[in-house]
Amino acid sequence: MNVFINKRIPEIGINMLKEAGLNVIIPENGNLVQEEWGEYCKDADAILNVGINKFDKDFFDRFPKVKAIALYSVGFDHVDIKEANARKIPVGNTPDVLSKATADTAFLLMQSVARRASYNFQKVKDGNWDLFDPLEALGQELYGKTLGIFGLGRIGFEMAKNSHRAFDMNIIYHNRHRNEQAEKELNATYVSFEELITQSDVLSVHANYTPEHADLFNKSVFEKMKPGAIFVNTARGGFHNQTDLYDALTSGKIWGAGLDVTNPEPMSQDDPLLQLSNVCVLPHVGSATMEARSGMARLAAENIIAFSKGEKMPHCANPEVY
Ligand code: 8YV
Repeated sequence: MNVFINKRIPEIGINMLKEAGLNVIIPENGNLVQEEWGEYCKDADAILNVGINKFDKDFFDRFPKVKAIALYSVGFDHVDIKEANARKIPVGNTPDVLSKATADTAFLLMQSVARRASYNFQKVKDGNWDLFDPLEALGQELYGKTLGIFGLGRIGFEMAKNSHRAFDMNIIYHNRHRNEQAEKELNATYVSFEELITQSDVLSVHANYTPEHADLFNKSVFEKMKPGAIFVNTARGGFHNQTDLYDALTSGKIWGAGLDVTNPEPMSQDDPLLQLSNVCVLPHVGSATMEARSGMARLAAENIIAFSKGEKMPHCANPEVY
């Protein structure tokens, strides 16, 4: 069985596939765009996909031999699941192993913005180290503040736990379902979307992205948020309207923003958001730890190996396919 992997992943995953007797195809050029996959994909039975490449009707029509997709991500918003189901193509993902790393990134962004860390670092690099100006670049403390979590699943829970333990933050959340564990262990309170946006001092997005969420955090939402609020997004850039976010930040409707995901990705170097002192942007590195990336490689390989044996993928985004 041929497995196409579009970029090198940690050795553990590649070794597992090879030891299972699978033929692994990895292009020399790890920066191929999806349109350039043709010669590798035409003979592939399964694909291990790194990144947010699109798997839609056109792709499946173009490569009818492909019968399984193992994503190197927990998010699967870039796959047309209906189309995969119609063709009985299982789509694997990598839950849990990256929850802590991604939540740590949200926690890092929250603190970076609260203390204007990237702005201050830039000042040092630019040779503008002012000595103790009592009024310059003041941050805010997070102790006892309210953290609002939009989407309290595995990653949201870790972010809530970090913040509750470190800063005694009061946790409120809005989710499709109640999270009893968070209510019990973190004293989290379920609130309406309206309450979430109006009561949060920090609002952190952790939900799975679907098209209905496009631009959910927009002008009308930012206008209702507290003027001292920090918006954090480590989920998907589609959740926020970036122009509205810029306007909200420059007009003082909200206080700051920390983003690990943008719209589009990569973000343009000229994006005006990057000029603001109350913003910290990271290049989608939520899962970029050695531990998480190795775990993702292991889970993706487990998915492909199970498929190759005619078994169900153990970490499957569309279990209904079976
Ligand atoms: C990945 C991610 O880094 O898991 C996800 O959903 O967004 C990230 O962990 C990225 O998708 C690379 O495959």
